Amino acid sequence: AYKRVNGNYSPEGETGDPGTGMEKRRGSMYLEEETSKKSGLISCIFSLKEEVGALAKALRLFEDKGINLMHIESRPSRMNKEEYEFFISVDPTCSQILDEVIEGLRMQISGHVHELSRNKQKDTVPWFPNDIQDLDRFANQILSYGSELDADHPGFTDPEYRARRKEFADIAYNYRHGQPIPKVEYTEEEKVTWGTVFRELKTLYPTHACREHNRIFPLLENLHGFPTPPGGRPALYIRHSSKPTYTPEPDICHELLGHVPLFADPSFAQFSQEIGLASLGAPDEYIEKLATVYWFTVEFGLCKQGSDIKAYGAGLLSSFGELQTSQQKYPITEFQPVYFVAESFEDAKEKVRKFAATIPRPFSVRYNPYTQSIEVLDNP
Ligand code: NLE
Ligand code: FE
Repeated sequence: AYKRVNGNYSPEGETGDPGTGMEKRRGSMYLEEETSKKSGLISCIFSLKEEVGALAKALRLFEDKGINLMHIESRPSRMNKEEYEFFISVDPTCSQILDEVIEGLRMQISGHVHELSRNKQKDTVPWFPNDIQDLDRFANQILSYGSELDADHPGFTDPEYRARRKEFADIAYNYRHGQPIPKVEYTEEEKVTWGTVFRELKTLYPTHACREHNRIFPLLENLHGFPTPPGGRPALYIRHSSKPTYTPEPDICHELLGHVPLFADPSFAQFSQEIGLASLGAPDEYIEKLATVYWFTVEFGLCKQGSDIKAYGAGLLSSFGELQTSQQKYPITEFQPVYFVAESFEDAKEKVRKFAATIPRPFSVRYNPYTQSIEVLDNP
């Protein structure tokens, strides 16, 4: 059997899709990591709900295992106003027992835990989620939390937009698996933006989108009435009204118009899942590579179809600015500087499979859709 090691949440990370847990990770932990590397101590950050006795309970777990804390600091959590973060360091000889304490923090106290530095032993595998519920345990540490916008975002200087976006981000932040999916009512302005994006994209799809997208899109349109503005739909923010052609971050247009149709295509859905499964328990450098593969396929992929080149990447299928130029020889800046063209979905899938086979992992994984969980199979 393989040995399971908890944690290993790297605060650095690459871009990808939230659906696979490869969303850009943002950490505020760089400084601490550096410091603890130098001192040779093992450090982690855990956050606890602010209430009387919370820290004492957590510290008892360390005490029970006989772990001597070498350092502790506290600060209010930036992500959640009701939480406090504690940064602790322990002697590296405590590495094994620390796993148990971390498990205790996660399970008994439902704290979030970031591990910052630890010697990676050869026979160990980074922790990964096995069950759909497991996603709750770290989702809020890897999703770029929506209270901050990058300076190049069209809504950056619009306080009203920022507040609205935070509303959506808070809903996502507080959501836990099993709860009913929260719905929102969109404002008139938001509905207009949706309408513009929808209309423009719809005229481009017949000539620019791959045939799978063109087959499924009209079915969804009939079923769900896409043209009506997304009232009462799952809570997802929408791009800024000043720039419907293109937005740097995934919004409801991106998810519903870009991703959803193709995830209804079995071959494509398998392709995407292949990448996700390959990532489970893979070393960090492979995660990075898989995120790049995901980016240039599921997000920005082009595909040969007959004598044409068509878009299947959701980032193209949701931006009528970029979709129009993606098939030209010299795409204008700010859009992707380079695209990759697949021979076919089947071929792309085969290539990912071959690459996944080179990832060093002492087991293989399979997704069981009935239990919505990952089955780990020991290699002979
Ligand atoms: N640029 C895309 C759009 O405007 O819809 C979103 C990309 C998300 C990866
Ligand atoms: Fe996406």
